Amino acid sequence: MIYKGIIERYGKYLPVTGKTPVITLYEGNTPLLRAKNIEKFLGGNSEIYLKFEGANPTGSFKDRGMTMAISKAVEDGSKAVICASTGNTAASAAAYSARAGLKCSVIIPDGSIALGKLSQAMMHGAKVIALRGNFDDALKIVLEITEKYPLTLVNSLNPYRIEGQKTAAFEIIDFLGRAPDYHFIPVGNAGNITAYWKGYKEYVRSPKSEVRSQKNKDIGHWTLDIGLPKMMGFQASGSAPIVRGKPVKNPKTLATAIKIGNPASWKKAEQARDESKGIIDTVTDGEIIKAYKLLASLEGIFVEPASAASVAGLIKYNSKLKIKNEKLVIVCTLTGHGLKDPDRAIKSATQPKVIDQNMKKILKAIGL
Ligand code: AN7
Repeated sequence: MIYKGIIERYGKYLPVTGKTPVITLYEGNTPLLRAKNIEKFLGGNSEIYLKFEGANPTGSFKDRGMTMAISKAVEDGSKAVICASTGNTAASAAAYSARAGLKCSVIIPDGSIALGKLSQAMMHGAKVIALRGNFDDALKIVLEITEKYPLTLVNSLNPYRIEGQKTAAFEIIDFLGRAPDYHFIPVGNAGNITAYWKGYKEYVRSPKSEVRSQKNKDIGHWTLDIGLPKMMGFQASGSAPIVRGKPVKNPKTLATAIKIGNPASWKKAEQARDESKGIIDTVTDGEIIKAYKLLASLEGIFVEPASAASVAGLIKYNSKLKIKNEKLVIVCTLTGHGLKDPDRAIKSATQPKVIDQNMKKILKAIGL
């Protein structure tokens, strides 16, 4: 078994050279799981796949972008990085910085990040600043700091982040041998929907694409046209600035990862939506929790609430899109692992029964 991270695997599509120091935790190559139980639950003939980004080294898709951002920061001689974060960017930046020997500072909204993410940033030795304010306030401050001081910004406004994250679309095409018809994805700061769309366009159109050359060999010419997916982005209804068409001052959602009122990649997300003829819409917290529990109970996949926004969106659009009637290929990105937010899991599920060492009572509790 030879392990490779996304830079070693897809370097020819990335802004790296042989001299770029590769700082990797072997991110990427995440499972694309067929969701047969959810297919059955929804009815119809479509194939549904789940891209489980929680299987990345720090438990979220951020690692794909962070291996690029940190490798390039080291190549460019940076000594320190900084980000604002709802948690996952902070955890990933802290881990890759530790590996690279860079100083890392993260500014997080006090009280609004999941416990697992906070524990990661702290353990990897980042300077963790819990801001009295929300994510948008934190990002504003970080941008002010990086304008004045020699710290490298590792939020998704750093273009290397988007470059790294686009590799998830490459993996999907490599696995399926085609792009899906629909791609469902949570939207927060809107970097990831931007990255996937960039990745799909580049890989489908690139003559370097392995899938393309393979397929072309099969059919014996170079005109194979793989279609592009419609990008289906979902914001939490209490923090849906793109859907509302204006920034949200006090975003609210229990999906803290996407509690963002003024996304950095707003325009690019709209571009991805419009070019792909997709949509960006809302899902309620109730719909998010329903999808969150469904993924865990029907498919054995434990995600954090924000990640379930993609599947919540699929459920919302199931009948509207004729997913039921046609044989479509659908991919939902699951952005982060459920262990990130144990508090929410425990609040959402049946509590354990506390029982004495009494066989009769124990058997009764098991249902025997
Ligand atoms: C699990 O960590 O913004 O639309 O600071 O952690 O690319 O922002 C996290 C975002 C979806 C939204 N799912 O992605 C941060 C941060 C999870 C996330 C998103 C995030 P973008």
